[in-house]
Amino acid sequence: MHCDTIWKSARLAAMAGSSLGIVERGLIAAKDGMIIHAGPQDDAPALEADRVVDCGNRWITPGLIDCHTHLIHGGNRAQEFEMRLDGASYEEIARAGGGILSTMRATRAASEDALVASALPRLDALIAEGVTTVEVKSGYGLDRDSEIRMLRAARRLGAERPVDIAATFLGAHALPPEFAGDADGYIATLCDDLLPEIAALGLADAVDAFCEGIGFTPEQTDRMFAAAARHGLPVKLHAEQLSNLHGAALAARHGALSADHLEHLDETGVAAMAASGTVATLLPGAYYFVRETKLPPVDALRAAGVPIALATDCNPGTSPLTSLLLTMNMGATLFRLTVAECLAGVTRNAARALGMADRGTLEPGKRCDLAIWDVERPAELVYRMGYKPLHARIWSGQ
Ligand code: DI6
Ligand code: FE
Repeated sequence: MHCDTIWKSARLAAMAGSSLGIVERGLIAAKDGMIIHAGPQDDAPALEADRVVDCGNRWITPGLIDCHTHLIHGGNRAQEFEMRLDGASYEEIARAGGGILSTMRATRAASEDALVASALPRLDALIAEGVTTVEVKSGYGLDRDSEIRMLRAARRLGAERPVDIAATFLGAHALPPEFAGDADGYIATLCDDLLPEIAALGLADAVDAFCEGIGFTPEQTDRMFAAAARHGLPVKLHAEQLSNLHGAALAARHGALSADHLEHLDETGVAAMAASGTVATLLPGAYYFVRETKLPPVDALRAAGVPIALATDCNPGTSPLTSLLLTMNMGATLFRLTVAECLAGVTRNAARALGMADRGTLEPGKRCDLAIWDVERPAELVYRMGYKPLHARIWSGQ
């Protein structure tokens, strides 16, 4: 059989099945951007290839997937960070024009070109660590034009770099000042006007909301999800980050792809997620940066068999993090996830959190997105902090 490229003399962490799926003397063959063989070199079918790459016994994992980011936003909040370190309270910072609405103002003021230009260095940091698929949310525009501009900028990131971008509409992230005191009115315009327009333009792959005391109620979230369903869009949810409003169970009732954060998730929520197959996306960067002390219920998630994903939550307020490798280290150190769980969290389970059945493992029929690493064992990818052992990155067979 003829194929485009063969990577031989590699060790594979194929991430298929329930563990690392290790193959010590492995070979991957790709044709038209898809894997046609991944497994032991000695069992490989007779293959001719245009290009044969000797991997020198390096490790190959699936290309990494960051399944929860707010990569596109105007400005940053370093000054707010500085004020907090000098002892300022959240109220003082809000009065000084800080918080999520300061990012909204900066995002509204930025052109589409400027949003793309400011997001590219963050995207490049992820790419430099072997990331091949990134989810990007809107939610800092909070009006028609700015939300659409954010989503267009997200699509453009995928044209500017060899990476796949999944765009998520997060209009229900915060209440814009124009709707102060009228959250129901804001949700109604999102459901009746903006989401239909975004769906018609094909600008979103999923719909998300922030279900929280400082965000939107479960009832409002329910309306957003019903609207998403009317447009055939899958849903995900920021749930149980700061309090337990039973958002994860609500998300599960809507068959959500994922419920994210989950520090305050209870047993009922875990059971609901297990029953619906909803992925638990844990965000240790936000846990770390806001100095949260309530841990997500990892043992309960594990016991119930809920798939766990890990993501950066890259955002200017609570997780200015652009390293999925460091995210894995935090998942292990802060949440006590195993090496296999951390790696599954940024490959197989992250793909599932995006509803992308075509990636996340090294198996025939999957996309040929690979990360080739200069490490002695996969644990090193989780163990080190701030070290970039990427040797090569293959996106779509290239
Ligand atoms: N949860 C978070 O941690 C971020 N958004 C959300 O829904 C915070 C966003 C920000 O502060 O800019
Ligand atoms: Fe988030």
